[in-house]
Amino acid sequence: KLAKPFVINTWPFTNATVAAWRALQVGTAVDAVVSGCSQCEREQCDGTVGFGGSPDERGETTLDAMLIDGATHAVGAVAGLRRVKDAIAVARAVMDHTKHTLLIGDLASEFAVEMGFREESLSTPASMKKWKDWISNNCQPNFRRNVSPDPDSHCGPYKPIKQSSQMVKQSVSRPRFSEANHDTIGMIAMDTDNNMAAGTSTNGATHKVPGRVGDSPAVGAGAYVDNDVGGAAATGDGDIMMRFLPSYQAVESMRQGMTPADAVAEALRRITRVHPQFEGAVVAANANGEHGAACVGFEWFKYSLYDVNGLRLVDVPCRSS
Ligand code: SD4
Repeated sequence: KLAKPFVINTWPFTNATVAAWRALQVGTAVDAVVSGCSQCEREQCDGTVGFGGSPDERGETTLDAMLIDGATHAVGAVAGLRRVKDAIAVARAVMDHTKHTLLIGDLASEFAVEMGFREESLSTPASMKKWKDWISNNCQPNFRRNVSPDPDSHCGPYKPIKQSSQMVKQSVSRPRFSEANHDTIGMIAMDTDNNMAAGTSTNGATHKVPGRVGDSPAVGAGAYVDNDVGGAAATGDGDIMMRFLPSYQAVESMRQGMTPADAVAEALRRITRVHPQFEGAVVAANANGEHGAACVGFEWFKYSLYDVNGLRLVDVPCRSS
């Protein structure tokens, strides 16, 4: 059990955990989540948070992030943010300076620039290499079903496959989500005033169809929090998770009296019942400082936490999918 204040987040992104913990010494839970997720964006945690990761089919990196205040239920989020590195800080600007919840794409970038954020390329030599390797490897469509690249166009436009059933089979065999798409940061914090906040930041899914947005900026999917109950945050196959709202589900199950560990396990069960191949994890902490996580399909999963007793990592055995 955690003493208050505390922070927990997905994966061993411990620099983010430490940054959030430091912010908690002087600021609010919302400040802590912004500090923690910003830290990951700057250090490009696992290449899947912040700039320079997960190039889409055209090679561009775009960012998704969300911030929820568990006291007021204020939310700020950005999806498909282009050319601005500070996704969670822009999400905070949406929360603080607009009456809106979610801004998307180029227009989110315009808003960010108006708010004083810098516009710059999110590509790096590493993200360009990843994209070029994929192009030269025949651009196997990761997220398109029953299509093949036009052989003359290197690659795309993709064409529906009408040929033999064997080709259809080939086209749907795609890498498992986890091979290229670890790891979103999802964070939950409680401050000294007993206020909670939650947030996420990610660059989404590698070789996604341009325009694809995952679970991370969707309230109840990527994260959810309510001061009276607790919070939850998710990582994994967002295309599936955003159909089930696992973070909302976990918080509501905790509201009904489940422990965090049981609540997240139940949230994932609702997904795997329909999608046995699903890969993902959810972490949760309740307002009493109890915490837990569940994981399915990943080779391994850990989450990080910090309270007055210091920084710890918790290993979570993953159910196979
Ligand atoms: C997404 N959920 O965009 C994110 C990616 C992720 O571990 O969490 N990977 O689908």
